[in-house]
Amino acid sequence: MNLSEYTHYRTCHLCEAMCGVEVRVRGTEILSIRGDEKDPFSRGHVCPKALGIKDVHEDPDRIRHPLRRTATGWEEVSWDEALADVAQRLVSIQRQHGMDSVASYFGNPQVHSYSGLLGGAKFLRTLRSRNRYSATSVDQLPHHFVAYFMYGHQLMIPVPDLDRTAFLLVLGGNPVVSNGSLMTAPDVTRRLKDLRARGGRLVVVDPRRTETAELADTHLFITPGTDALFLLSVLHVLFKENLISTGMLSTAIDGLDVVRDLTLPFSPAVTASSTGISSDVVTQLARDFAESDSAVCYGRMGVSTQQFGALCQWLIQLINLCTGNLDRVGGAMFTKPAFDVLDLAAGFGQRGSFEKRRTRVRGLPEFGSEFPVAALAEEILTPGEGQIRALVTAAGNPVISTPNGRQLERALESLDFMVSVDFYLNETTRHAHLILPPTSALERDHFDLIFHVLAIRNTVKYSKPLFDKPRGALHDFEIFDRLGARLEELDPSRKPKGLARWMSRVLTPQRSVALGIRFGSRGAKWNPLSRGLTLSKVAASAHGIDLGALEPCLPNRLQTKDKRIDLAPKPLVADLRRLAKALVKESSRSPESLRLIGRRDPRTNNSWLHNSRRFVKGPKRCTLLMHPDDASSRGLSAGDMAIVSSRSGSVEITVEPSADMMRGVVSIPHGWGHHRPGIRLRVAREHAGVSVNDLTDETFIDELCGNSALNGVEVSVARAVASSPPPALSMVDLSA
Ligand SMILES: Nc1nc2c(c(=O)[nH]1)N[C@H]1C(S)=C(S)[C@@H](COP(=O)(O)OP(=O)(O)OC[C@H]3O[C@@H](n4cnc5c(=O)[nH]c(N)nc54)[C@H](O)[C@@H]3O)O[C@H]1N2
Ligand SMILES: Nc1nc2c(c(=O)[nH]1)N[C@H]1C(S)=C(S)[C@@H](COP(=O)(O)OP(=O)(O)OC[C@H]3O[C@@H](n4cnc5c(=O)[nH]c(N)nc54)[C@H](O)[C@@H]3O)O[C@H]1N2
Ligand code: SF4
Ligand SMILES: [Mo]
Repeated sequence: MNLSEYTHYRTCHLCEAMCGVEVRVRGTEILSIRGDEKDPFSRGHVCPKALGIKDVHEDPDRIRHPLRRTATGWEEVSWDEALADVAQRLVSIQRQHGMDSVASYFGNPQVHSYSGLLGGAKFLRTLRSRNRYSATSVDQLPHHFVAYFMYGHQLMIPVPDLDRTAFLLVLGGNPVVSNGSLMTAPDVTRRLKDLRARGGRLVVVDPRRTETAELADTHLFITPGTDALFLLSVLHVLFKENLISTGMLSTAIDGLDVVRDLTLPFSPAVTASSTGISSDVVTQLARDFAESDSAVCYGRMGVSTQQFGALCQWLIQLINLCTGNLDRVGGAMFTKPAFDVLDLAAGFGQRGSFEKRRTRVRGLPEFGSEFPVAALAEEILTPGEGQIRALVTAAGNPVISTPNGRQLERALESLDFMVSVDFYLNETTRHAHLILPPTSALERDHFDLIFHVLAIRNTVKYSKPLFDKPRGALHDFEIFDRLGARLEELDPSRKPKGLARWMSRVLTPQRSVALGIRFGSRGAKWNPLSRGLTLSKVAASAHGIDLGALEPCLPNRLQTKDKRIDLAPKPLVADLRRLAKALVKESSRSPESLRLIGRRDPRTNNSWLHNSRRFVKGPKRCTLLMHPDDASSRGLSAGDMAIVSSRSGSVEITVEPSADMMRGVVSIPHGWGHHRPGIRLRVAREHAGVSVNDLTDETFIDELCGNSALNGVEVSVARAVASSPPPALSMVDLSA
């Protein structure tokens, strides 16, 4: 057969960087994946993970037909049978136990598929359960929380103006490895090098000397979980030395005096013993930051998923604001995307919300119509009125990605019913009664609904599907649509009425994007002769369109009712008391205990790229990093097995001493632990590693917003007595 070769351009959907890729294809065979030189944003850059697009697409373990769990193993069933079964079970459980008895958990890849995201949101409206959970509360929840309270919209998150700043202060982020997060910046390493080359300064605050710290002028070790104190002391110096300048925003802000008073007790001399950063260093850093032509403070996972994540993100905003760097070139800026998802969310009443409800068992607060996932297991396991009886998961692996995975596993086993929309039989989906596999990413179109909003330049790009979807296969949004339709058939009261009904029929995900672009601020509107954007114009530019650098936009773009910024929102101010109390408690910690933090590896994507041989070969990467002194004082050397224990459990793991670690801190990457029985990930199982979330603790959270504290967990480390047999491979294997 003479198959023609052709080249397809699209955006990589694996992480937030939005790299353009060039995929060469012969028939259905992917010949190569390279960086797209003509993509104006990524300019040819890709990381090694781009090949993961091919590997997942071609993975023989990827599920292509719906599966049902039976007493003897998994069996393939038709879509009709699967969808009917799921709808019937969900409706009957909701009839018996109430709408909220069916919970949902949506994971990270959902955000990387616009149609999955829109289809999923529509399905949740039909499901009518308020028991919603997602990966947000093991990730960026504090950013939404602070954006909502300060700027009036949970998605109004400023991003560093990376290409023009003269000073970047990074806390708890490792963009050189993660490729950036809440800062969409393809080829971030080069952009950081450019910053240094143009005479700018890069300072990294992190308990590990990371790959990003290696590029920096200055790296400061910080005791995990103490960043709020560090940030307060920076603000203290700014006020004390009259370095405050709120610039153009001075007429649009309230509460500056309150902030000054709040920072008074936190002089660098007071915070130094907790943070490990000396008073002199903090004072000089605050001066340099304030005096720089432009500067931006940016904090990511390390300061989001810790006990004081919301406080940290608030204080970061304040530092930028109080030095005149919010909404200024080279500072922290807002995008003006072609499809402004802020408007869409606001249209659905989703500017944000807080404490509308609390969880039944522990009383954790709702934010943005979701509950913290740290409460999911107990809401399933605790009997009584309102108990969760069934679960829908989509594009998520919470057994591996949320705290105390072992407890969640027990909870999943106890459910009356579970269904997963996912194409892998993994640590989570193995507990489902039915698995509904969507198409692969190459079989669907792509548009970044969310990451265009968080990018360091305004850009827009739409990619067509590379391959036709196989006969009988369904996209994520089609699975959600069909399931929703069946729920409505069984329970007509769920059908939307009037205009809402018409809209839900007509507004396919693609039409929503088309309308969003056409009627967005850069759109053609009704005018057929306009040079403004439409989806077809965007689609015609296969490499994407650059819409220019970020521009100042405040106070106009503020989403607060009065178009003002409250610098001292009440819940955040009140939370400073909890910080003070924690300090007292800290002093009673056992000196033997260590603090556990996470890390990422260039060849991982949370839990789901380990089934590709090229990403797991070579030296073991799921290891315990610890300072050589901490290792030797426990009789441990490189390659030894250690037992790491916490309140939640323990794991056995290989020790890797490293002088890049701060003393008293140990690090384990997340996303591993593929030895669980019954998973169908043949390669990943051979490179199982351990799950760090068997150690993290569902009771260790940021009590203000409910985000999990995955960093700073108290653990002990000891030498493993004798090597135990590899766990559980011989147990009942459902993957047959
Ligand atoms: N290769 C790869 N890239 C990824 C992912 C992946 O799994 N692999 N995942 C993607 C996802 S979903 C996300 S959200 C992003 C995350 O992107 P990043 O936040 O940039 O990535 P992390 O490696 O988690 O960086 C967190 C850093 O915080 C530090 N840290 C831990 N505790 C503390 C603390 O208390 N204080 C301070 N100051 N620092 C602390 C850690 O040492 C670590 O260097 O990465 C994305 N990119
Ligand atoms: N200790 C610790 N825990 C962490 C973190 C940490 O740094 N430390 N990081 C946290 C962060 S930032 C995140 S984002 C979460 C991630 O948490 P999750 O989103 O729960 O987990 P993932 O590993 O991303 O799992 C993604 C799942 O989606 C499936 N999938 C992939 N593409 C698609 C698709 O197109 N459609 C569908 N339906 N399914 C798809 C994959 O097969 C996989 O099962 O983990 C968090 N957990
Ligand atoms: S950096 Fe992210 S978007 Fe770019 S190729 Fe790698 S995984 Fe894909
Ligand atoms: Mo994430």
